[in-house]
Amino acid sequence: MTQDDTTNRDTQPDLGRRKFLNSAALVGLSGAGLSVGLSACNKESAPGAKAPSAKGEVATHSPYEVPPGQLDEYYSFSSGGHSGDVRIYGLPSGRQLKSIPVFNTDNLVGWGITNESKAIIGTRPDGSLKYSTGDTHHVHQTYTDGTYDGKYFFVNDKIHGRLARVRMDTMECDKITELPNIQGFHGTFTDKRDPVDPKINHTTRVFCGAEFSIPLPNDGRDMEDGSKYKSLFSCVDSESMEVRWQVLIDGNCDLVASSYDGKLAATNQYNTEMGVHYEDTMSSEMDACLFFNVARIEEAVKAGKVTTIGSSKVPVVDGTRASNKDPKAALTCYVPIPKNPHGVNITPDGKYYACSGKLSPTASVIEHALVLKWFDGGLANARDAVVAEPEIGLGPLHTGFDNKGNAYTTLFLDSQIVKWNVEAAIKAFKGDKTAKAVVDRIDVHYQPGHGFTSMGETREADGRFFNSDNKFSKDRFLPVGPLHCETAQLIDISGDKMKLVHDHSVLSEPHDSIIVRRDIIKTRQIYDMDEFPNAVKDPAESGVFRNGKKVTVKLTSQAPAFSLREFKLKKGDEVTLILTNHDKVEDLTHGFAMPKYDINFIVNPQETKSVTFIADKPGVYWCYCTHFCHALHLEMRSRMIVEA
Ligand code: RUQ
Ligand code: CUA
Ligand code: CA
Repeated sequence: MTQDDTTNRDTQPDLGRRKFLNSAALVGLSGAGLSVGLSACNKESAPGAKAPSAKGEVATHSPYEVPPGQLDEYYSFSSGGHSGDVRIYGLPSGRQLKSIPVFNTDNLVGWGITNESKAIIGTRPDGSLKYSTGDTHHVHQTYTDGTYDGKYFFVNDKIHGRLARVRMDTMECDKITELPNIQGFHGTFTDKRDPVDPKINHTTRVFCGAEFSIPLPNDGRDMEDGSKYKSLFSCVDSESMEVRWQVLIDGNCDLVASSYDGKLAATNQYNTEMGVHYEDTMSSEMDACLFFNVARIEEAVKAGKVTTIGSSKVPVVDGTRASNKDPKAALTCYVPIPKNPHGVNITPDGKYYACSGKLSPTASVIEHALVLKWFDGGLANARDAVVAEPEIGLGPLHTGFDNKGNAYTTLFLDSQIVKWNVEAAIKAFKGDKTAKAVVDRIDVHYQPGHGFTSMGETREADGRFFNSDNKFSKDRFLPVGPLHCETAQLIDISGDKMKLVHDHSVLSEPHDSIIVRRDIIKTRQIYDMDEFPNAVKDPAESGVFRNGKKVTVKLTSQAPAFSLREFKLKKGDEVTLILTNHDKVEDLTHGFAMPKYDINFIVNPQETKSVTFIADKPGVYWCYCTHFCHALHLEMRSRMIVEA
């Protein structure tokens, strides 16, 4: 292993590796490690052999295959749904690279077990987790100039109404905020361009929609009066992770989109009826896409035209229909669209929002400039902001875009992806009989929910791939019992016709992803010990430090040993154990498992973690390294002795 303390990866990592392997082969280096590496890379290229012929490459690999030893071109960040985590895949291979625990607890990392992770998730007065479940739906990154900057991504928890931030240099969650007075936090989107603070240099607003309406405050009042149920649209500050403001609205929020100029945020509403029972939510032919005028909302907040709800201090402005009849002063604009829409996505040129009908076979195209015109008083009827409404198929849900003006919408009921051209749809809507919106269709297997294109939520949409996350896999994989895995299907959208590339399995149950070019992601390979205020910086500091019943155990790890061969505690001690990993080698992680004390976590190179427990069971406990780190990994242990 080589030491690698780089904070930035080469943007073309596999080129660097290939160069290394090729030059190594040229100088005829051998040795077990190297020849294993080479033979894994390509069977034909044993050490000393010439590079494989182009013919051989074509024979073995499809243009989409990522051969052994090569790296993917894209990252896909995918919500795990009710598993509460976020997964990272490589595309086009579909290889799963990581699960990032967020709202769940995780044994491997120790998420929900270590003191540091518990502080992020939040605890009850007795030290137990406030929540140990979560339901992640939508993942969106911070933007600079309308494209991803690789700094943070955000993901929502629908169950408990929380927003989590994940820093993308370590791919770890560092903050979680619970939104007040909401339920069913579903859609979320980062602003793509807000007034840039030079110190922060990326978008600072995260918009959050509440899908379920509840009595406000929800403290036992108005429970039988559906007309009193309300929903809130919230804005969270991406740096402080505090809720900046909320907007009281009629109806509900579902998905959320943000504009490229920072002026509007949008949410589709399927329950403008404000129905409490599901048949009520379908009683009207029209629902709405609701637009928020961000600048006016923030002016109203500044001017103190706000209320608060219950014990929350978050300023709430009034975005209800009754209070926003005058477009020139309105904070919100309700654009009527057909029925129980799902999904709202903006085109990469920032001009149009596509909002699917779900119970109508249409997608509604809403022009950004016309919504702004409505807010200026120049458009009599908000419905006139709809510039196209093509019939695209049954059960349309989510839409992704390429860089050529085409939209790709998942059709849940038809089990298809439909490709349609936005400008053609607009022409057809204006009455041009020669204009045909729908360009192509492809079957997917089965019932697609989300679909998203490579870089498609940015100005840099590249029109390479569309990924269909299907809700049913049925017969596509080996059966594994009543719970099936889900299918993701990768589709090449670079040509006129969509081409299915492959299926890859995904563990239940992803909701949404973003596909990000790999050069945008700059991860660190090791931590900085100084970032951890409780780090045990010198192995010589190791030991048991007693303050009455409160005991601190300081410990370090360096392969293949912990700094303490043993440590002694007394029954009833309240112990905080701090472990700092002193290894500096990339990928050299140690684990720490404590039998019968239900403690298990890892420490990555130069990282510090701590756990707190009561030493209530006398005896000998071999605390051992769980993460294979060294030839003597199995020998890497420390003996915890708890005296009666
Ligand atoms: S929603 S299948 Cu949670 Cu993203 Cu549309
Ligand atoms: Cu340390 Cu295994
Ligand atoms: Ca409805």
